[in-house]
Amino acid sequence: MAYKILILGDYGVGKTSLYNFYKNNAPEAQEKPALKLKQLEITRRIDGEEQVIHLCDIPAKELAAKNRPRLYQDTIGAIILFDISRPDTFRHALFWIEEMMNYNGFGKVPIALLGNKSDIRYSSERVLNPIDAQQFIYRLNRAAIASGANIESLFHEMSTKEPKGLLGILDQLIRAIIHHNVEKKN
Ligand SMILES: Nc1nc2c(ncn2[C@@H]2O[C@H](COP(=O)(O)OP(=O)(O)OP(=O)(O)O)[C@@H](O)[C@H]2O)c(=O)[nH]1
Ligand SMILES: [Mg+2]
Repeated sequence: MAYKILILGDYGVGKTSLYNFYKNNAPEAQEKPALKLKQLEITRRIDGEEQVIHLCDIPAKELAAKNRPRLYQDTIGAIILFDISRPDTFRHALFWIEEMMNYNGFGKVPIALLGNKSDIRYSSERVLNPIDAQQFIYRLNRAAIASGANIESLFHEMSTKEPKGLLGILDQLIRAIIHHNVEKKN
């Protein structure tokens, strides 16, 4: 079974740019669009085992509130993007996380919170302090531990224009999804 991973975030934060990075750089990535979704099938070898994921990018026009609950269904992990030069997109990322977990059918799932556009950190007037995002993920992970769930979310700053470590980030998220699922089955 493939793991469904959604890329979510506000308008213009770089969701499609990230999707295209994986399309062009993940070995043997195959585009298999589903209804209203751009979908990429990616196979990664994690700790010696092949894992198949379906990475989904939603065209902005499909993100209307009435469509979202259905699009979230079966999402077992998510990449939540914000734009570090638009701090409101970070605050809104918290909304995306909550909404996705309300409708995915699984409840709390691991997320990779990514602050995109790090290449313009020094040329932008207002940028988000990464400590805010780090603290958010720290608190999320603490709350998961306190509730007995084995969920380890992550935060990174990155850039689709100067991509570094993006396959590693994907593998980290897949690993977190596997650990979470293994625990649920036991
Ligand atoms: N400087 C910079 N620009 C970026 C980066 N990633 C994306 N962009 C630019 O940001 C704009 C929006 O990127 P998209 O990938 O279309 O964003 P999106 O989240 O898919 O947007 P919607 O589908 O409209 O919600 C484009 O002009 C990109 O070239 C980045 O890492 N650095
Ligand atoms: Mg897009």
